[in-house]
Amino acid sequence: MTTYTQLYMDGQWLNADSDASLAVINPATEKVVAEVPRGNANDVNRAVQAARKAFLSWSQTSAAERKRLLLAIADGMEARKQDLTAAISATMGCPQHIAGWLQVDGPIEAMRLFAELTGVTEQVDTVDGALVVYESAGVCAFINPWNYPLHQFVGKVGAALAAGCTMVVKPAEQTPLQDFIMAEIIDAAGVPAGVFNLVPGYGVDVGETLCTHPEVDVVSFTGSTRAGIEVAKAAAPTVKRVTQELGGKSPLIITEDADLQAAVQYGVEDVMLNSGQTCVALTRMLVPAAKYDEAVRLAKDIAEGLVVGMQEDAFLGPISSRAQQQKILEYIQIGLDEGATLVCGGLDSPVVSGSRDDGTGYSGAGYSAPGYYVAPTVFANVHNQMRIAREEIFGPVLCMIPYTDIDEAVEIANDTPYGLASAVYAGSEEGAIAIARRIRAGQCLMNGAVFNYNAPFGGYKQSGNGREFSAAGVHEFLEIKAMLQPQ
Ligand code: TXE
Repeated sequence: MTTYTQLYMDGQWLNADSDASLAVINPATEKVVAEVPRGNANDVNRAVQAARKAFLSWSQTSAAERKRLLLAIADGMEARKQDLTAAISATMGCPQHIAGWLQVDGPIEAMRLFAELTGVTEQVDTVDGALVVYESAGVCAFINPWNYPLHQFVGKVGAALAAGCTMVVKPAEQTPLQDFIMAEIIDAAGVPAGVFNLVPGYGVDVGETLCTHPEVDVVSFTGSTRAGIEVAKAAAPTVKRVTQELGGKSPLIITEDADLQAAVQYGVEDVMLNSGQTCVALTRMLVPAAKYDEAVRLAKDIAEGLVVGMQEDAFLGPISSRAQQQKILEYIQIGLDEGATLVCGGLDSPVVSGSRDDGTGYSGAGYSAPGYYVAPTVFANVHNQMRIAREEIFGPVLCMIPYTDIDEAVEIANDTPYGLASAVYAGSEEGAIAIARRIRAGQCLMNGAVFNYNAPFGGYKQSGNGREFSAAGVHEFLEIKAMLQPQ
């Protein structure tokens, strides 16, 4: 078991205010794998004070120095890739061989990309004689979820370091370990005391205190729409800037002229990756009516071919917690009650590759066995007003919806309170772009594209505010100052 006993703040490992701890559970074995201190409001106050104290000098460091430190952090991540991968795999359930490329390689690349963006604080633009400069926004609070814990960490911490901000980070209670490793890496890289501070704990305690704290200038949150609204309300009385990356119900439009096999394969694998716990997952597959039956057959074959478990051949691990597994199973029941056709998967426990449990060697089926697994599930004959098509399930559940013409497809794609991501699989690049321009979402993946850390990322509508990654992500942590001269 991994045990951390202290919090990282003001450049040191310090005892938390109370003896309370967070027990971290491995969703594949259902056993406690780690214990970390549980911070409280007093710890937040100490951490914010340290960040405030460090802000003045850190925000004045040269772009070159911040670049050097960001690259040193990226090197440290590379050196500890195995630790980061193992920590994420053991706490959120992604099989190790997938966690390595999906959950760790990308964030290392993103940290390197942020190192190239530090120059913005030394940039001076001239507009009609006025000088426009970009200054570090101040002390930032970061509240993260558990599904891509390192990706979300880097999207906030990397961007804020590039922008010259100081920060307090609260990981999700389910997945704090990679943040402790990152604190060690950041410390070893030589980042000055107080710039980065780590306070794990509960949302209602540590999270809320960060949001209401008068010395915090910016809150960046990723999580549920429910908590995102709470965060915005709590931050409102102190008029903080709040950026939010919330849920999604993203469509994939497959056109008449697309390669159907390739498009369905792309769509099914996209939804099932990370056991469906991906905010951008393409959960609604929109298929031309004439091709619908064939697409459903293809989806069934592909989904049934995906191996479930933690072994080398597995594509899906367990769901990250019992609560999340129960939520998904409830939605599968809702889909059945709404009259959607269950094509594969469903409420029964999936066959799990290899042994389910480190200790007992148990490898049978049934939900009494260890591991919060859900089978890759496909629903056909879904219409867009069903709850399974409107609400975020956050599990390996695909809804297949037929459409008659492309106008209807676009209408269905946009008929959602969310607007995080979308995708188009068309027969040509121009065809895909024409449809992508009509979709109200912050991202459109075209013809099989995957996540790109150079591109801005964020949501329209109730999927959030602001952008992460790229220069746009760094700008969320900058103030703009205009210096005017007599004309
Ligand atoms: O999220 P929460 P949960 C969605 C997904 C999932 C659902 C619930 O649909 O099924 O949310 O997941 C902190 N003030 N997403 O319950 O509660 C909390 O401690 C301040 C989509 O885990 O939003 C944790 O650090 N902070 C999402 C973080 O918010 C608060 C990823 C996320 O927890 C708080 C995760 C409060 N009042 C879930 N309440 C995505 N966009 O990728 C909670 N927190």
